[in-house]
Amino acid sequence: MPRPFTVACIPAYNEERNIAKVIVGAMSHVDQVIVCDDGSQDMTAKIAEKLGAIVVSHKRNLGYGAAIASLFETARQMKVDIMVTLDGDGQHDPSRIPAIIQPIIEGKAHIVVGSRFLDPSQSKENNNGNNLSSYRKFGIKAITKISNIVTQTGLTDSQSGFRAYDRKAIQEIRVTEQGMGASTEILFRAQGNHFSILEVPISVDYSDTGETSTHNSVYHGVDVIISTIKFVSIDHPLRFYGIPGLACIAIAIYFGIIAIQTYTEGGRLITNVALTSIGFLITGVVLMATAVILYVIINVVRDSRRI
Ligand SMILES: Nc1nc2c(ncn2[C@@H]2O[C@H](COP(=O)(O)OP(=O)(O)OP(=O)(O)O)[C@@H](O)[C@H]2O)c(=O)[nH]1
Ligand SMILES: [Mg+2]
Repeated sequence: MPRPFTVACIPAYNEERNIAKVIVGAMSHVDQVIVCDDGSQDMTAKIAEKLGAIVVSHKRNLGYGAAIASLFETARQMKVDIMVTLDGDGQHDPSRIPAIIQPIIEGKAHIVVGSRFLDPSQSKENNNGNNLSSYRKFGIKAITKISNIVTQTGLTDSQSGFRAYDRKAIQEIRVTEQGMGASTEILFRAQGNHFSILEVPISVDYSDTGETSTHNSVYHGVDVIISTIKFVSIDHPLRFYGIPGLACIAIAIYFGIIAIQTYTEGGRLITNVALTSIGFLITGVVLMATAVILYVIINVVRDSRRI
């Protein structure tokens, strides 16, 4: 079998301080480096070009997910066999690229995720404090728990941007989330396509944190959770809105019966019970209507894509 055409893809937003060492580090392990310059106002694109990377530019800042989407698209056009994504802020060590792509070369996985929680040498004592802070660890683990529910992957680090994709995954996965939710969306789509996913240990260097984080962590976490709810709800609208809608209507009927019973038996209307019933009824009807409308719209869109 011929050697697989392997590229490193780096999403980058204002990373002039770190991008050079990431590109140079990656170059020795892959055939080509592609950088998505996501509307940076600094020298990121110029540095990347000078070092021989292919640069895909966004005219303005669109977000991490949009950068990853452009990199997938470029990899598809270039008929890439293996795509490795790693961050441009220097937190991912390019020397781990061979370990990340190995399971794909061996045909053991379609997608490999570099996990920050599998490497024992990553404990704080061994890492001169360059490792994840405990609040960051807590946040990533909490988001991973949530995303494991929707993706059913059982990963230890669903938010890691250090990953590898094989040809099939590159072809099939379309990223629509513009922000940080893209990492979970990709796993969700992978699961839908029955792609096998493996994790390998990676270490991260957070010594520069504060300078390199583009958004604060709370914004990051909320963004991921909202976008996860959004794409799951779009994928299964009947289940997502319809079941809570039916539950609300059932509760409305229950309180409605109590209100009618007390009225017919005692001639007295308990306003609280009646209002509770009406409230649940309205919520239930709105949820059911949302479920049906979304279901129809999504199917029309899916059909028109097939045509
Ligand atoms: N946050 C963010 N990152 C972007 C954007 N566009 C491209 N990126 C790149 O995506 C990579 C990850 O961004 P980071 O903000 O470091 O995200 P992270 O590593 O998950 O979060 P931290 O733990 O705070 O470093 C970096 O290489 C960024 O330069 C964008 O609009 N926003
Ligand atoms: Mg980072």
